[in-house]
Amino acid sequence: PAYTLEVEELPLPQDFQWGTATAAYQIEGGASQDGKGPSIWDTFSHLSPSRTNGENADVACDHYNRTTADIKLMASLGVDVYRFSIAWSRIIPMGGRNDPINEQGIAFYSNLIDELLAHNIAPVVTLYHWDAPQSIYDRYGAFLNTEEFQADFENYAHLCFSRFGNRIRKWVTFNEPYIISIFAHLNGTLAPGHCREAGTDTKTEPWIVGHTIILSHATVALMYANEFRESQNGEISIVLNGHYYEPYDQASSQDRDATERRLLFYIAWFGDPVFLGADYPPAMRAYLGDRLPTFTTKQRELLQRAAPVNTYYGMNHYSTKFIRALSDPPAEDDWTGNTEELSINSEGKEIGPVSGVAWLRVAPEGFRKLLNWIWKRYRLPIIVTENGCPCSGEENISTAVDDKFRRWYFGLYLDAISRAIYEDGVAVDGYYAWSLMDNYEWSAGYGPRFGIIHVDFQTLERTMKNSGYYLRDTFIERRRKS
Ligand code: GBH
Repeated sequence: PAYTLEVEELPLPQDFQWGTATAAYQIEGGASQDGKGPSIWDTFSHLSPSRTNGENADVACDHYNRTTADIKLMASLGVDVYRFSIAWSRIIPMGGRNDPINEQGIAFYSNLIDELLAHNIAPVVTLYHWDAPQSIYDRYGAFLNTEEFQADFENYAHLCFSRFGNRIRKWVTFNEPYIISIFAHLNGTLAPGHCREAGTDTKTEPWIVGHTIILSHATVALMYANEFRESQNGEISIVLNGHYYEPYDQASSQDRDATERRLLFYIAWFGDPVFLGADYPPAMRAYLGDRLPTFTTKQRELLQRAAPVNTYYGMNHYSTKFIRALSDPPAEDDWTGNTEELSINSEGKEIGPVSGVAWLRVAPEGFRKLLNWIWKRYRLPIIVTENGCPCSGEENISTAVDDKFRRWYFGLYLDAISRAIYEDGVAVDGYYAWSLMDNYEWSAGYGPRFGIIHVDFQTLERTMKNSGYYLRDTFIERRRKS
């Protein structure tokens, strides 16, 4: 049924920007090279018993030592942009505002940026992709202490703008605040996995973490606007992720309400304060009560001044799920909106074919609907800052490189963007495939492969996959059609 979807290769605008994305901890390796300090991921990936499939990213793709070759390979695909993240503890090993700076770490990113520009690739820089310096976590719990974190993050961002900003047109403050709050501080499947330590309060901590991220983003966006934007001529925003959701039972108003509530809890939690300068969605307050922090008058002013600084909506998106409302009154242990996520609805219909990981199914129509939902709510041009999938059968290099499933996924998701632009009037400016190369998939270790370049983790040899060539060609073709 839905499985027979065919790629139509629909047009994309001539100035549509395409690229690839990565994150420092997932590819760099060089975990303690050239003075880098440890991050919470260095700690988390070495815990025993392991919470990361027995694997760490001490070496990962060794991109730290193979930058030049990696950029050359990427450039051969004709990308316009490359989104990467800076490892905070590489440039401030202890992380704090009174701690020393590591010039060797700065030199690494400075060279990376220069090499990208030499290949006509525009760098898009994420300041925070999950790897907080271990030292700020040890000292004050990192995100758990809003004022301390805000001040240290501002200092770190200021350093980045000062040293790299003359060459950067697009900044991202945080990657996926929902994941940082919920997966790292409620489920504990990602670092620091704080909730699994003694004396923690998972009823309030995930929401404090979210609060810290929102306020730190606002502080830094405003600081960029006041001190750097004019001379550096760049823009700044945040990247939010989120699935799209369909009701489990279309006939059930409870399921339909729960579906909208899920989007509010996932996306509007951050989107409303950041892009609208508004309070948390009322649905969250109604459900969470005092567990959700409140913005002081001063903080609301900060949010309102910072909101218009954001010039784009950074969207990470992978899949769609069905939502079923849970019992009312809510179960005590469900704190993310009283909903259950499923891949099959009440009529037994699957949301779409499964990829190489269970949580990711192919559902391009959901992507199109979410593009519309975001556009309608925030009215900012959308940049798809991550999208992609792993396939089955990737243990073997020959089948891994002939990645038909991934090509199909990319083709369909790009069709969805075309429809959103030309049929629905949504502004979508760019698309960054996740990921440039196979890498360390966090708690899943080296299992799932998201790359358009294959990496042999024994030899570290790189091989372009067919999906890489497909993206190169499809962007040439599709942009010609417009
Ligand atoms: C993004 O997260 C990240 O930005 C990127 O670093 C990552 O490599 C990429 O996606 C691919 O995963 O097993 O049901 O608990 C996306 C959010 C959160 C999606 C954790 C997968 C696990 C779902 N991810 N989630 S489950």
